[in-house]
Amino acid sequence: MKILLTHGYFLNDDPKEKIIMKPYAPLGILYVSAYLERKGFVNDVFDTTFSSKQELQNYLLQFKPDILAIYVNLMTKLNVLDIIKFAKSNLNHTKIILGGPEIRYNAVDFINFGADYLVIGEGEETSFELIKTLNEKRVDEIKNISGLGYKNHNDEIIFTSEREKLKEVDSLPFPNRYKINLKLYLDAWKERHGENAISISTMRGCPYTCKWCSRAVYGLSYRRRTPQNVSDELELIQKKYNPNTLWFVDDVFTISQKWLNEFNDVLKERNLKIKYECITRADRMNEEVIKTLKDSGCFRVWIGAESGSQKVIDLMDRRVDVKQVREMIKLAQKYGIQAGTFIMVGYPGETEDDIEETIKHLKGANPEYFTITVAYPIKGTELFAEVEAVQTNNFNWDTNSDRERDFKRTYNRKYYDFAVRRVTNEVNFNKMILNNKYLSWSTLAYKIKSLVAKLGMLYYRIAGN
Ligand code: B12
Ligand code: SF4
Repeated sequence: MKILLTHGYFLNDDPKEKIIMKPYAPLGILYVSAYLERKGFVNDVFDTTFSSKQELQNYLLQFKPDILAIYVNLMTKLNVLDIIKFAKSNLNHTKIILGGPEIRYNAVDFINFGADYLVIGEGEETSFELIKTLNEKRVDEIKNISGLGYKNHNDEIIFTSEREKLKEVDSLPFPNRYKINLKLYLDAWKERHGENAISISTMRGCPYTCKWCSRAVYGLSYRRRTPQNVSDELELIQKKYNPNTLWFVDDVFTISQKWLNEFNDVLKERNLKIKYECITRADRMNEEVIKTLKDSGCFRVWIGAESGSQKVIDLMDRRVDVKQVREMIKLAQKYGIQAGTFIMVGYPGETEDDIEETIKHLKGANPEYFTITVAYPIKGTELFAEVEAVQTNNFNWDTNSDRERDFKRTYNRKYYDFAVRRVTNEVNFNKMILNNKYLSWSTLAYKIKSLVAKLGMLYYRIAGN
């Protein structure tokens, strides 16, 4: 049985990422690939990141897979729909299996579009059971495999029972990084940043309930690999690729102080020196945690807050105190760890005062990095449910991504493009003043751009919705 795993992300078609240039390997399909391989199913991975749609199509025509298994998230959905269309018109016998975070809440649309099977939630066990059953031509038994969506012989859409969450995450094989040309990633990083990075995952799930966040794959849970198991993978990564840095893709890296301490101990026992960045929450940090982060090799920590206004944080059900966020940013910096934070504007209920609060928050905390986006609702999230009834633009599932959904916000949508510029320029102005202690032309340029953006906000505030 010829199995091909792929994803629909093409770096060349992503102008923003081409500027950022911090690409990461598609861990999801590499996990599924490794699991299938362990269970005896030889498989191929076509990594699209540095490739093109045309090259993928050529490969499909030449390889003619029996199974084409594709990862989908909300950004890659439209590309994946193109791949499905191409496979359906050119490869009669190929069965298409989809997995990834976009599947659960868009299942009916994907099936009606032509996907043969959807793997809902964690992918390893479900894909294996499905592929084994298809390989043994026991199609009637597919209904007994949990975690699936598909159309049966009577054209009815069937969803089987929910797949139980994997308990023993240590039992999984390490992702099949060797199946892709990881050197392309490492070189792209090095060329742009002088250093490169590899991503690694140590936990599955998150027990928090931030309303805009998608929990479509791992659900409300916290399951973690043992520090020993993680260190085995780190040793392998160092031996094979020797990256300068690592990125833990975990949702809340410091969720357990006990785990972090043990992890640090294991690193020391094995004399394993790593340099890494991670994401966490301020309420899962304290001075001891920060010291351990530093001691274990953390050079940058991203601390989520999304807003500088406690009112908005509470609307998001983020369950964190904005003062604590500032404190933890400062404390991380005190111990020599760079701090980053994420900001969102345009959340329902946010007003201009809240945006000004956010600016004050960022100026006060002064993290080395921050990213800022205009809030958008991901299907399946609580935010989505809240704003569905007030959606303001035409949305076609097969030509738009969730990022393009708009809804009635406090102000006109264009207001928020200016708000993004205002926050960015005002905070950068402040940073330049703090760092340089004098007023240069480039510093002044930030202030001018900030004021122009404020005028734009004023205009669209008055213009209304
Ligand atoms: C790391 C990360 C990134 C990184 C790197 C992405 C990469 N190439 O690795 C960066 C920063 C670039 C990024 C960007 C974005 N991300 Co992101 N990201 C993540 C994060 C934190 C970890 C991803 C990961 O590696 N997980 C570990 C792997 C093993 O899990 P997995 O991929 O889900 O795979 C499992 C299953 O999905 C399934 N599976 C996966 N693929 C397949 C394929 C088949 C065929 C099958 C059967 C099964 C299967 O099996 C796997 C193992 O169980 C997740 C949150 C999370 N905890 O997963 C968000 C997440 C995936 N990102 C998300 C979003 C929204 C984005 C952005 C759109 C944000 C933005 N800019 O607006 C962009 C889109 C980028 C893009 N072009 O695709 C959402 C996706 C929601 C959705 N419905 O699609 C998530 C879930 C965050 C969230 N909680 O809301 N992201
Ligand atoms: S934003 Fe972070 S803490 Fe909140 S639910 Fe999502 S992963 Fe968990």
